[in-house]
Amino acid sequence: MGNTIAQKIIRSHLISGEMTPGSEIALKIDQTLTQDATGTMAYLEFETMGIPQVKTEFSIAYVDHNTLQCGFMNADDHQYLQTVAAKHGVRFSRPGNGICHQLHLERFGKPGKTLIGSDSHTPTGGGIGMLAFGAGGMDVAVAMGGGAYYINMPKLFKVELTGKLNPFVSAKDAALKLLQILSVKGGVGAIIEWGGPGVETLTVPERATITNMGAELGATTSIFPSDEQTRIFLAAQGREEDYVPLSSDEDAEYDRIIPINLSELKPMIACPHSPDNVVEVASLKDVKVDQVCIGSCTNSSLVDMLKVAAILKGKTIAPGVNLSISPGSRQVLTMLANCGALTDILASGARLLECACGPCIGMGFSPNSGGVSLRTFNRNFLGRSGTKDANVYLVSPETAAASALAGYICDPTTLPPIPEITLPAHFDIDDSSVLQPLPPEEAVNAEVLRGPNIKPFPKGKPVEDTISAQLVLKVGDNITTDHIMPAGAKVLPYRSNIPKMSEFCFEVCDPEFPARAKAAGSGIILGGSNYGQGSSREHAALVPMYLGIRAVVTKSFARIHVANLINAGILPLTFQCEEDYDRFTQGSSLTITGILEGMDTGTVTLTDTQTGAAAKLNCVLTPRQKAILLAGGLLAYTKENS
Ligand code: MIC
Ligand code: SF4
Repeated sequence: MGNTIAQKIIRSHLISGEMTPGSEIALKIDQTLTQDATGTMAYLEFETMGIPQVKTEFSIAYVDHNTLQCGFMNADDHQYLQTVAAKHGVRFSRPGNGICHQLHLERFGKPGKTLIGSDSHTPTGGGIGMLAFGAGGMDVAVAMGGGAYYINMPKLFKVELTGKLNPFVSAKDAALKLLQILSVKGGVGAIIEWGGPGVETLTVPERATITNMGAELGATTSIFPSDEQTRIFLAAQGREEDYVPLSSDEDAEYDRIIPINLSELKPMIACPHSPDNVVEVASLKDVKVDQVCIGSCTNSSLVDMLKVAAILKGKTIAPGVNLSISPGSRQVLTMLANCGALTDILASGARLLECACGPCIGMGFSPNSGGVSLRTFNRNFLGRSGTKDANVYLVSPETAAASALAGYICDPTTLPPIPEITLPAHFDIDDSSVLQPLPPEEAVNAEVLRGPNIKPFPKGKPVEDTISAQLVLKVGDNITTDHIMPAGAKVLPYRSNIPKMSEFCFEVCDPEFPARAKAAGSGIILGGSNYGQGSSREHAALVPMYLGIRAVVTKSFARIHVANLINAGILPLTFQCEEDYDRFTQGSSLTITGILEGMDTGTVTLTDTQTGAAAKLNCVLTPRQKAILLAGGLLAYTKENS
């Protein structure tokens, strides 16, 4: 039997484990990336390992999530990141240079290599044929130190593409179509490979839009072949030498094959408040729009922006609409400016924002109360925009631009034709905003600057045989890490300050939670299915750990979050019988018993000490995860074992 693309890259990077689905494998990691909002923790963790220089082929720290600098906190974080990167052999991309995933694709991603990043959209790199994973900061810290990255060997799904996109239908619509088919849980435990004859019609940035949104499927990662399109893109970025061809074997086998015919695809839209709540744009054509935001790591490439400019050219946006544009990188912005397209965008009445995540993570441009916001982004979770009662829809750049002009949700295929827009033969290249680290001999004595916003991270406690604690919070299905630890302009400045951040934990669901958890001293959280989906932010584990949470019991977990819980020393457990979820009420006193034995047998018992209600829980851990929990978290474990 032949191999799939992912199997080939895994085989060439396998340090230990069997490549059978579900079993733990350890992978050698070639590249790492961090962004500012998760990066400060990752480097604080890296520093505790005492390793002078990173051991990867390439590591980089991007600053893109929080660039507002309201108060000293944010500037302290940037200064820390710049100096810690310089000292340890990590490149530093200055604030304003662009969004991590867009920049990485343009300048540093390489087909056939492995990448982990402390951001859930790191799989964007699959658009250029990398095997790229989102991970918690501690996992990235360990990889920077030369350690392996552990995952369970995924199943392999293939999306078989045929046909070719029609004008005004785009890669975003293909990504939304797959979300409609599979749902936000449909990719869990799987790598999604995109193949078939339709693949060669998609450029690398289009492919990256698709792999980016694979994160919303819960997929471990997504990947495209490395082919002529990949070579053309790398050559246009002045780095054809990074090209290697990569494809699956003819007789490679997949666990599931999902056909999508690009020629039949219509413009799609994800309705509030979940990326899989997808319908055709045409079915919503009378909905009035208050705000349109174009950008984010999903749709901020040059071609995306040029299409938007061509649609807006010579027209003015509807009076009731506010339109923002955030180009994905300085390269995109410069090229838009040089060819005059930026003028067309601005003349339409759009507001130009910095090349950064911006509104996607609630850093400004929050919609009006009850407002309708159309965004070319990847997530529309409740409250993420910064306005709790806003209705956020996810669309392609073409639909966004058409709707900004109409003032209503507008199917772009009803627009008059625009000239065909293709990738440029040469991108403008200027890497001067990506700073080089210090030479190792100078780095030894270099100072890392830590302003008062940089607080040490909390230490986990070793898991013991019995946990006696209050059920401090019971929540439903599909809880995202945005629910657990919100982002936005109010909270992001404290990403390096866990005690302060803890005041906002679960704010969207229950503002009383932090005080209650603190008062209880020791707590257990009960969740539904797909608990912890979305962002990779390890704060969603570190903050509950700081608030005394010892175990999280759910119907099922999302992949990155469960790894983050274990890394933070919190025991993740699932109900053997999902109906048992209903037998426990918030506020009751619980015990979890038989943990030490259960770590081997796979079963522990949850009991309500007042009602006597009891349930069997799965405690499925690899020997390494067990050792991490017994040590009190990954950092303690790494220290013990180094
Ligand atoms: C997101 O899109 O949710 C974020 C913000 O990029 C996060 C990272 C973070 O919380 O800092 C992610 O995707 O992992
Ligand atoms: Fe930034 Fe949004 Fe992309 Fe996250 S999803 S990396 S916040 S642009």
